Amino acid sequence: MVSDFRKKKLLHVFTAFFDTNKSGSIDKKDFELAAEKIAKLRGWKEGDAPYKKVQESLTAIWNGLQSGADADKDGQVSVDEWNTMWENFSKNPAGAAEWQRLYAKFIFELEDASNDGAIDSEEFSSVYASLGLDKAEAVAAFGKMAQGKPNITWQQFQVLWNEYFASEDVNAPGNFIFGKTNF
Ligand SMILES: [Ca+2]
Ligand SMILES: [Ca+2]
Repeated sequence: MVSDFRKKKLLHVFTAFFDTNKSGSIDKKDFELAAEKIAKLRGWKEGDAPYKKVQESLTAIWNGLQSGADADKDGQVSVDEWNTMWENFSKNPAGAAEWQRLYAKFIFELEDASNDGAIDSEEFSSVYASLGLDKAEAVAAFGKMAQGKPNITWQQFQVLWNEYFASEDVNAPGNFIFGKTNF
């Protein structure tokens, strides 16, 4: 059973990060739209190498998500299918699916605009604002997550990531990794 607290966390990622076109389910079109939003944020044009790389990563993430979560094989990942998949993840975060690792790395690299191996508040909040989240809330979320540190390394990010999906602790710093300050 997924607790209400964890369901709220999962629904935030479902709605704000995956169901890009807000249709109520996740499918391939959401990833195409996400790639367009990212390209707009970074100023890339169709055919630019980094744009192609983002499209390839998102295609791989969608293929992995669909094969792992789309239980009824209708080409859509529903909220129920999403929750079941993350419930399985939470039982063994170390055994995460390849696409889940890829998505964590994708988000980290997307946020690390300066490419110095760490993300700061501005990098974190500007990516989330481009995806439609409230920028001021994302800045506050970074502060709660980083607990006084100016930036978060990839090593730290992975620990926070697992907390987000698996932890029942309402005070876990990882709860703020997707830019929301309360659930
Ligand atoms: Ca959708
Ligand atoms: Ca489905």
